[in-house]
Amino acid sequence: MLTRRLVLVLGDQLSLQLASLQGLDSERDQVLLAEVMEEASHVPHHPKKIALILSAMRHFAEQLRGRGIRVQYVQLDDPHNSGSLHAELMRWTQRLNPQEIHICECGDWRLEQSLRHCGLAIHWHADSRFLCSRDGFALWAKGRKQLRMEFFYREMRKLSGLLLNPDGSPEGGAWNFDADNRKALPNGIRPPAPLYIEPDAITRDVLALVGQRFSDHYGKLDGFDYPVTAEQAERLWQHFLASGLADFGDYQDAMADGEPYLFHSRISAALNIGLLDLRQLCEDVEAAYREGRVPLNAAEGFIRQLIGWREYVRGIYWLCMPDYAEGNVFGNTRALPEFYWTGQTRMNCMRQAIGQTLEHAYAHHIQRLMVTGNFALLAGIAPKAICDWYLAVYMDAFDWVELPNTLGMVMHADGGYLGSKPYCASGQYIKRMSNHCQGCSYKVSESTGESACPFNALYWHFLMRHRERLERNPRLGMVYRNLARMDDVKRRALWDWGEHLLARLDAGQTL
Ligand code: FAD
Ligand code: DLZ
Ligand code: SF4
Repeated sequence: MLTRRLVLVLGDQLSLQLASLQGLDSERDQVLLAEVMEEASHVPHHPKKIALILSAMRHFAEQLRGRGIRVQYVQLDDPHNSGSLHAELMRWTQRLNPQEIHICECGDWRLEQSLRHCGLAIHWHADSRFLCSRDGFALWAKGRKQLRMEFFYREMRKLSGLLLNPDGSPEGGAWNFDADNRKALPNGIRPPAPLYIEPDAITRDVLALVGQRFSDHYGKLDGFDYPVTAEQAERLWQHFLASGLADFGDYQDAMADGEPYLFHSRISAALNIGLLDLRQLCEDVEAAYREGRVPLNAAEGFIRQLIGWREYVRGIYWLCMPDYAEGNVFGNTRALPEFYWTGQTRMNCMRQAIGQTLEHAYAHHIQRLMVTGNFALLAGIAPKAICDWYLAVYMDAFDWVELPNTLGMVMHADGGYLGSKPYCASGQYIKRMSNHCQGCSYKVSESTGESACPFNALYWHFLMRHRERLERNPRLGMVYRNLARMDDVKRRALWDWGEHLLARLDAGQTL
């Protein structure tokens, strides 16, 4: 039968609302989904992440078929599988000879380029899952000397109408309640138990396949409990609304031994692959606040992450790629230490963050920013090496969101385009926000010597080696004044110990 339209749907586009899936004719149109090695192995993705994508793709194909839509589905172990999405698109185009090919814009510049240049005429659709389009962001950014998330966020609040008073002013009299969201976890407060979702037969098949094919990738496959359908994702979301959101604001930046999730939602992966709808999430959060179920600092804080940070980093990605990926203003060249892949380090904070990453393909924001990210910044790891690590190990990692967060927010490798200052910190920050230092074999109160917390000397070493670039940054003025007040002997000792730690990393030793 003649094919009118062939629609390629990618593994992170599993939404019935996708622009390219509107107006399908069940007689004449077909949807193509393909499991391919290139997407699973261009970085060594965590096995749980590969399982999530493949299982969610298979469930989505079933959902489409249930609606009468014709689906061509290529499994990873199909002997005809050509291994890449552009090659699969070419193969199916030759086979079906469609009049039109439709695709929704991708979340990765690399992949979009390969599809745009595969020699086929493609109808491209904007990704309407986001509030702000690529062009909309470019328009907002045009002519601005400096981009700042806070100003973009206010525009998004106005555009969406979220948490606004009838006169257009922000609910509660301020746009941002972040200052209330920096509490450490007090003794006796227990985070909610995480929701467990039992793998069904489709997921179990995928887990077996991933176990066979990707046993050489770092990360644990056992204990897979993530949502793989929109219905399961909704259960996870309702669980968070009922048990996590009220405390989300207060403890957003807290960390604790053996507590991988605290009051975080765990929805990022489901949202990024299309199982949840951004606008609905925001409306649910606003309703929870308006009905008195959660305080304003929690509701505003959560909405800011979704319509502020998430949309802002995507805007920057598409505005600045491909050059953005090359950013390296500090000229870092150091290799990623092996312990990022194994968790074998004496630094308890790093062991906790990397350990749960290997176990769950998850770490919450402050662990990514202030522990594993902060260490990479202080240690001068090459941006590409640390970006590839984040892209590989997190369940929710796709280039559009991972790259600006890592290269821009964490590594400051874009020279401050995304954020005004590097989030560098000594061990004192980790001590204030967690109980990690109590169970650590290093002493956070010491800065040099074998028992000293490595974050301390590395912090001062970072500030000293990049003094020229950073000293005039007004947000680092106080820090540089402290450094200037330090006596020469102490400064020298910190520099020397920092050099010693970096030399140990270069020699392939753990810390
Ligand atoms: P919650 O703490 O419950 O937050 C709610 C939601 O807000 C998240 O689900 C997410 O959708 C959104 N959000 C929060 N912060 C950000 C942010 N900075 N950028 C974009 N969205 C945000 N998030 C990803 O989705 N994919 C990534 O690849 C990714 N890489 C990151 C790399 C680094 C170095 C850093 C510092 C942050 C990264 N983030 C990434 C942002 C953030 O850490 C995760 O979104 C969050 O930890 C996911 O867990 P959660 O769903 O429990 O989030
Ligand atoms: C991440 C991923 C993986 C592991 N596998 C597939 C796949 O087999 N087929 C597919 O269509 N998509 C996959 N993806 C998601 C893509 O990598 C994603 O669409 C791009 O990175 C853009 O975000
Ligand atoms: Fe981390 Fe340093 Fe604290 Fe150990 S002492 S947990 S290395 S901050």
